Amino acid sequence: MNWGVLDRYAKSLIKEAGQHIKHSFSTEIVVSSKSSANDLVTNIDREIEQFFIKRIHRDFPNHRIMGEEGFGDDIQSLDGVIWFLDPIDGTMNFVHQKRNFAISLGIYIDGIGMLGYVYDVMADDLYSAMKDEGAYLNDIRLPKLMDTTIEEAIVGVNASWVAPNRYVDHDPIIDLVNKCRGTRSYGSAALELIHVATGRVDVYMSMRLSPWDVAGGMIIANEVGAISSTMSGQQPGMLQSETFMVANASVHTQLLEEFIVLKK
Ligand code: 2AM
Ligand code: CA
Repeated sequence: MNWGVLDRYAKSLIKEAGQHIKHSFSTEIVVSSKSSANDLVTNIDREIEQFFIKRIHRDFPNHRIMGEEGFGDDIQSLDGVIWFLDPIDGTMNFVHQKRNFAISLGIYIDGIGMLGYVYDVMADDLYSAMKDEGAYLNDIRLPKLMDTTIEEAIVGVNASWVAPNRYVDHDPIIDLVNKCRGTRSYGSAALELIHVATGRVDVYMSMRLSPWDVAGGMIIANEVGAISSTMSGQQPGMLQSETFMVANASVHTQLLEEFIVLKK
């Protein structure tokens, strides 16, 4: 596989998809819900996923695609080349704010992340990385992260996890909120991974994310020295929804040991 060629191909596909999304604002966007009333999807999410899949299947017939909206392949193993695609990550932001959403894409071979992309469409900021070759914002290389401490950290956490919930004990999360410098929540897992990779935020955690939410951002975060894992400290499995944490390497272990108590 020539990863440089694939990188250029993926970037141009992403930019083209971004143009479609921008144009969609001058058309009628049809919003419906999926697993719950607050789990939104639009005709644009579906159209953009189909746009990617058609092109990838035409140009790389041996590659498989796992897409959020279900138009891709039925992926049961990580063998071969797999594209993990979220056509619009942060659909609620897309619908309500028309900003703060991203195209999220990760290309893996035999389970190893090779190419990662998060495209903030409205800002025209394309974050990308190739394994072992560093991470970039457009053409500018992202520096490695500097060490930090919990007391100086900004923690990306949704208020749902500070309230009683079925995934984690919320009392240790309250301790974390009190101990850290501040908290933020942006509503797009892919962009929150980018905020960690750029040092704007030092930690991001969520109790339920899917492979397409994190596949691209993890490769980018890894290239600047951030660590991604499940809340149990394992490598994300990439075949189902799981807990997730990405953090500056200097606080990752401490976060898991002191502040995360998973419910059985
Ligand atoms: P989405 O916008 O593509 O649905 C919101 O906090 C973040 O979590 C978004 O990245 C959102 O992705 C993701 N998310 C929301 N509901 C989810 C669910 N049921 N499973 C997995 N990820 C979800
Ligand atoms: Ca989505």
